[in-house]
Amino acid sequence: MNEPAARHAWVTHAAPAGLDATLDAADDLVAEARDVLDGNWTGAYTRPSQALYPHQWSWDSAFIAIGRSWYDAERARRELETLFEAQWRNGMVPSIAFDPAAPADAYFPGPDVWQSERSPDAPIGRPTSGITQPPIHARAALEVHRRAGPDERARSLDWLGRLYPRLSAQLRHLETARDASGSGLVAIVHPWESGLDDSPAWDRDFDRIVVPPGALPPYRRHDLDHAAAADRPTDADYERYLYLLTIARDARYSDAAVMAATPFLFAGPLFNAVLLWSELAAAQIAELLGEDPAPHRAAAGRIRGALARELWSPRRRRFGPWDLRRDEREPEDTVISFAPILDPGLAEPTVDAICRELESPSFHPRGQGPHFVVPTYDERAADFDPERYWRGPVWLNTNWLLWRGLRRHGRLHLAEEILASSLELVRRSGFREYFDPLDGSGHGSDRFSWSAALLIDMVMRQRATAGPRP
Ligand code: 9WN
Repeated sequence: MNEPAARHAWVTHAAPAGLDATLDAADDLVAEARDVLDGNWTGAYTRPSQALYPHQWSWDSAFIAIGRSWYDAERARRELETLFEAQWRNGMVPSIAFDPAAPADAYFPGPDVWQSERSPDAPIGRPTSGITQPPIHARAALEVHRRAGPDERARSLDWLGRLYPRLSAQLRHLETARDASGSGLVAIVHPWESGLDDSPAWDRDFDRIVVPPGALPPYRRHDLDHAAAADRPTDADYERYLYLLTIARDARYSDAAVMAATPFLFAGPLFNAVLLWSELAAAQIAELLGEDPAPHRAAAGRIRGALARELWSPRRRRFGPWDLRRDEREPEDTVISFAPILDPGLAEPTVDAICRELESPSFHPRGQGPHFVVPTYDERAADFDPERYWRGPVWLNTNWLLWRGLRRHGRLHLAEEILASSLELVRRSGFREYFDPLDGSGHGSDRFSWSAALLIDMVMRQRATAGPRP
């Protein structure tokens, strides 16, 4: 895969000076990234962005802790601690922990819409959303601990020991309460749970959801005050998000009742690959603490088997999400399909197939003028949209996940392309939420925390290691 002729094919497009020079010149970017994170720090956690997302988001905090771990272990640990203070009694880590200090109308839908207090599992006096997000936290906790210097090793281990039961509860809850198909895969009950909310991966189901007249009281979207309408989900999609929220709320956020009632029920490759990756991290945490890693390894093995059995299409040679309501495997080519590359145990022919697809004209249109990788949706699809949310733009968190997986599998050429594209996008457009893969322009919110945090991790890790590393 690392054939020298192809090695720097990306240079003319993404990073004119080449990767080494780009990395050498990255100190100013890292300094600016730290400035972004400082600006969004509240004293207890980091907001994803000042205006658009003024509360604590679950997987954002995990990415942020990973970035901070390189230079501020104290805040990295605090970030995860604060999030887990909002953990539900059943183990669920909510997608949003609302900040009581933020104005009531800072974000819609806010605590008054979610009404998490309807669930007997919700923490008392701590308003949150009633759904979750990809469980990347055990991986983040392990990485934060690994970065701890010799003088704070003992403190860090103590912190890890306090977090470990909570991390285990989070993973166990998903694997037991959300295995809607009995296959070993975890199901999501709302697109917001995927983290890639507006992805075309579930259009076939989502577009058919009809919101009954009068089902929703009148409301005003606050997101459009802070981001261009063309960058955000359409009103019709937003209405469906809110309708699914009311279904979950009416079921008092009981997993079984929500899974029975919701028209949206998916088992997807990204959520499950992240879960697997975190189970492997939890096994390593268990070892560090003198606990038994075997249950975590066994869980990872079950998810690995289920991904291959249920979500891999031998004909299309791709992973794809499973619509459990319609019992259909969705054919849309989205970035979600590549996430199983995170599994270090992924079979080599499957790794080959993922790399081939990543290098195909759908995700990597070489020779067609400037472009950046990796778009979140097939650039050749009729409804590819380079600007709208998860329907085409490059996001740094999906780039980072693929970059980590590719490095682990020794696919360094592709990994370096993704790194070079990511750095160049930030250099051209700043720490935006997402980027147009065709012209590199920035979209969504500005000074976005995970773009900053993951850029720090990419630069520091690339500098610190030569070649693949677990
Ligand atoms: C809904 C905070 C979150 C991210 C998600 C991203 C977006 C929220 C929204 O922002 O979702 O949760 O209002 O659009 O899709 O991945 O965690 O950054």
